[in-house]
Amino acid sequence: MTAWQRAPFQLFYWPFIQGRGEFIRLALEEAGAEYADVARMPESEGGGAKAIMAVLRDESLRPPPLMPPFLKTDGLVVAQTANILQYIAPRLGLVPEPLQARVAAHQLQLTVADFIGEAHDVHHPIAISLYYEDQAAEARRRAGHFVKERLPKFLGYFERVAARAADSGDDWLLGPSLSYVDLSVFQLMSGLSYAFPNTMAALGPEIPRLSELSRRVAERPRIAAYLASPRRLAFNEKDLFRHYPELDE
Ligand SMILES: N[C@@H](CCC(=O)N[C@@H](CS)C(=O)NCC(=O)O)C(=O)O
Repeated sequence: MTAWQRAPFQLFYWPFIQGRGEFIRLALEEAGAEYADVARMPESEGGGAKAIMAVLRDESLRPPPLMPPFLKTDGLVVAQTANILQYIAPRLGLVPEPLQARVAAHQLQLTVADFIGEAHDVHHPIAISLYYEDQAAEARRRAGHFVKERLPKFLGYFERVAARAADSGDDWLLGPSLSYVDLSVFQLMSGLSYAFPNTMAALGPEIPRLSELSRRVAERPRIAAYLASPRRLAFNEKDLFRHYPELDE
């Protein structure tokens, strides 16, 4: 058994992108959890994308995961980003105890999932099996609607969530302590600022609380250390959030 196979959390995600795996990485990093980013380990040690494929082909899993990210922990293979976070957050101290707060966290995380699906579909509006260049015209049309309608709608919603938390005297979206949803909103803001810098700059005055919350997340010691480390992959044009200037007009 190699060292990573003994790690209490084994994340399986595509090795060259932040993607949806980043929402899990941020939670594990903030908690200081011992985890293995399996596909980023050398193939000679059982890592690489081959490790992902091996789990996807494992016929003993009930139910099997459909696609990454998935997490091996407690002898389980847990898939779906929001579901993984919901499962591990109590152990990581990243969600308040009461059931109502956990349901609220999951509700917000599912909204993040809806939003990132739309952000992805801006550059792949027709099919993920086609290159961006093969659907650039449709992407441009979709981007017009995304930046004018959907992006302000979703960020406006999270801004209202933040405002109501602040009105109740809370520092974070779900209460006095940071939760995994705060980390995910930070990742949303980072990804959107990379992909749509003009749109985000124009929207800035309307989302002051989200900007401030993102800054506070980035300054947390473990997150700051993670962002400065080689473990944090750079945004790139194979990723979920892509910067194509023609889609940010
Ligand atoms: N709803 C899933 C979506 C997972 C997903 O779309 N994974 C992408 C990478 S971020 C993938 O591997 N897609 C391959 C495919 O759609 O065939 C989640 O939130 O985890």
